[in-house]
Amino acid sequence: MLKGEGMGLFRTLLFGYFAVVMPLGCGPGFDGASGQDGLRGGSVEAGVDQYIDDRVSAAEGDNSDWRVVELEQSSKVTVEIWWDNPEIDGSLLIRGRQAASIRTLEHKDGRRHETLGPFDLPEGKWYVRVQADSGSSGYTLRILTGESSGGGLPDF
Ligand SMILES: [Ca+2]
Repeated sequence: MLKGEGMGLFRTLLFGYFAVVMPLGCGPGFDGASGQDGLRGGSVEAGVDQYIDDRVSAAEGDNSDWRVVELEQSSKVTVEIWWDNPEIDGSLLIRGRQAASIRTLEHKDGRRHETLGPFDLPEGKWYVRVQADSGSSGYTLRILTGESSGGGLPDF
């Protein structure tokens, strides 16, 4: 075997080691153990006006829970959350398909109950994300819809 080829192979193996093995040595990573709901495309369907119990944990790599609700008509929407651990460093977000529709609430230290909204949202799919930047907390979430905020035909 030529010396040059042996060196090249060694470099390839070394690169492979750092590319494949190293990332595994650093814990689960951001959303590394989130499950399918770690990305907006994997949002779990949620009903409106229902209480949803779940948990996010930065230390366990389950940083984000995405959910989706479908509005059949334009509605006044409020997202409510109750944190089990009010010391968590986290946030609540709602958005449509377009990034311009993003509305965020940064969790305030010590608060157990927080609300995002109300917003007048057009019909269609709306995505809600609960996120832990550091710390862990169980939570209860509710996506509340008021009456139609107009724009469509009235119900007779
Ligand atoms: Ca998750």
